[in-house]
Amino acid sequence: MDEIKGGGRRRFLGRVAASIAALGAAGCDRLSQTDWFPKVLGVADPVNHTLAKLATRKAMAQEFTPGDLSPTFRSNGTAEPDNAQYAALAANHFADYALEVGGLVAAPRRFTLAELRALRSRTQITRHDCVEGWSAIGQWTGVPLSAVLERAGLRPEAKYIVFHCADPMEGTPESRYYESIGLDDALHPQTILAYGLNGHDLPVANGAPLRLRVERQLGYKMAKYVMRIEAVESFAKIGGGKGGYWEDRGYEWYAGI
Ligand SMILES: Nc1nc2c(c(=O)[nH]1)N[C@H]1C(S)=C(S)[C@@H](COP(=O)(O)O)O[C@H]1N2
Ligand SMILES: [Mo]
Repeated sequence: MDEIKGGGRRRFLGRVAASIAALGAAGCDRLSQTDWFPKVLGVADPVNHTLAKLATRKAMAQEFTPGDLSPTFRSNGTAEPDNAQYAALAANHFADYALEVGGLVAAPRRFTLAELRALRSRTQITRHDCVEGWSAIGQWTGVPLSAVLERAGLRPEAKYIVFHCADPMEGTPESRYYESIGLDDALHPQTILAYGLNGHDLPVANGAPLRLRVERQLGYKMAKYVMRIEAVESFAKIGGGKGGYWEDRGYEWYAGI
């Protein structure tokens, strides 16, 4: 029901590639459990099965109730990207926006916002913690990153997902804000590409049209204005080589709390 039009065979190959990649992420020890490996490839939806196994490997971040929501969710860092291409997209309410998905995937492709909204969605009320010393509780709605990666099909070599943002950062080798996460966080059920905040379209100040929520990590990991995601084996040659804009300036790559 939530499938986007596209070749069934290509989609199937993508899924096989994704399930193999997921197996790689789960560890080679699992591949040697031959009773399990062929069964996974034999079930009707191997990717979902494999993703489910991976996704439950780690704990969930705490979720809250509507009564806990912060009256306003403040903006931090870039509040409006200084980028003509972005400004044109925003002026047209992001009707012409498309998320690019590429790198180590079986089927590089683009997703319009309508296509992303047609995939499965998840809504969660979580607390955002910024290292600058403030927190806010917001309700986020978006598409699980795993659903997007399933459709592109991760290749076995993929180890990280890199998020390339629209906002220029002056005087930096990478020129734009960027971030990266490992596959365990990428496939976690609470990791979503959010297009909604507190029941409304995501405001520009909070990363419209699409921003990452990776709920077990700190605020700077939650890339706003995501234009392109890239599956990579290593982020050593991206930007300053440390995996993110703030990481290139000394912050920890793994900002788990
Ligand atoms: N593209 C982009 N993403 C970003 C930032 C930024 O400046 N640009 N700031 C980060 C930091 S430090 C925080 S705390 C959160 C702030 O999200 P908010 O504006 O929704 O509060 O976004 C993160 N993601
Ligand atoms: Mo932050």
